[in-house]
Amino acid sequence: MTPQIQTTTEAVDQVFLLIFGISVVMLLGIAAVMVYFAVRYHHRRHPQPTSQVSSNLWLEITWTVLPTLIVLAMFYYGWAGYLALRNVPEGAMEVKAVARMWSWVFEYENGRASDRLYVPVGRPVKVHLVSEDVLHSFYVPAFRIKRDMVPGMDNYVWFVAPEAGSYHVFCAEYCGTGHADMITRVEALPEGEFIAWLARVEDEGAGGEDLLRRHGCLGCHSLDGAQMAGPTFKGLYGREKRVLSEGRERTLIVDAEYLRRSILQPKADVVVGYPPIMPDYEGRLSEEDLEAMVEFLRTLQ
Ligand SMILES: [Cu+2]
Repeated sequence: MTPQIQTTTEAVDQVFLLIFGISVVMLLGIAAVMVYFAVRYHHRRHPQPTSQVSSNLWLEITWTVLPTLIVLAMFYYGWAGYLALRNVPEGAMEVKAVARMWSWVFEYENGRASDRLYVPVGRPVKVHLVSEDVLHSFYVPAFRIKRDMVPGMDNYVWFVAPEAGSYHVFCAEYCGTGHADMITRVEALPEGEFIAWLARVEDEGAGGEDLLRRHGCLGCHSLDGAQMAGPTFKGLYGREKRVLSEGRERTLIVDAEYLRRSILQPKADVVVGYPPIMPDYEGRLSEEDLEAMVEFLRTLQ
């Protein structure tokens, strides 16, 4: 029942055009006939009812059977299109998409991680959808795919990028303050370039900025002073901050110790004016990574 399709875009577009086409024909057809009848049988032209017809078997059969066939056809093609979206072609590359408030991280089988979804052109990609906290939704309009990401529930989508290019990825399920910032890209690269990109696994001493990106920090904290869901990282080190610690406001100077604590247990000292919504990173970072991140934050003057 699954037709041989090349891309998810084709699968969805064909069904969409079919249903949209039928709807347009019905709308125009019914409206035209209605207007025609209203004029043709206007009561001024026919003050008295003249027709004595009480029923017409063939007419009734026609207007029952025809719409039934049309609706069944729409169902058939819709179902076939849906199956095409659920049946991943063989040989698809597998990637894990992790969504959290409010950023994306894509993890590859060889350990590479990125905040953009890099894929090879022309090859099917199966994306495993994982949410770390609340409901999100993985939405790539260019490939006509959109699927909810429910915490604790395994799900997936697949697509194939027909041409090299950059395609938008949105979160399509309202997930809080930074929801509108949950935008990233699918970067479709020619096979050779993609393989080269994938092989560039970050070595031990990955840069602090890479780490911030990979752990999703930059979804809420800017590097250039821009206002986002959390305080900017720019010029943070050495600055005085008003924070809320166990319900009491106090002033502290941002130093390495404070930065470490704020990454591992962000709710210990929350900067005044920001909601206590950052997830804990306790137990999720290696000591070297933590050091590299703090070191990088120090340099952002
Ligand atoms: Cu979201």
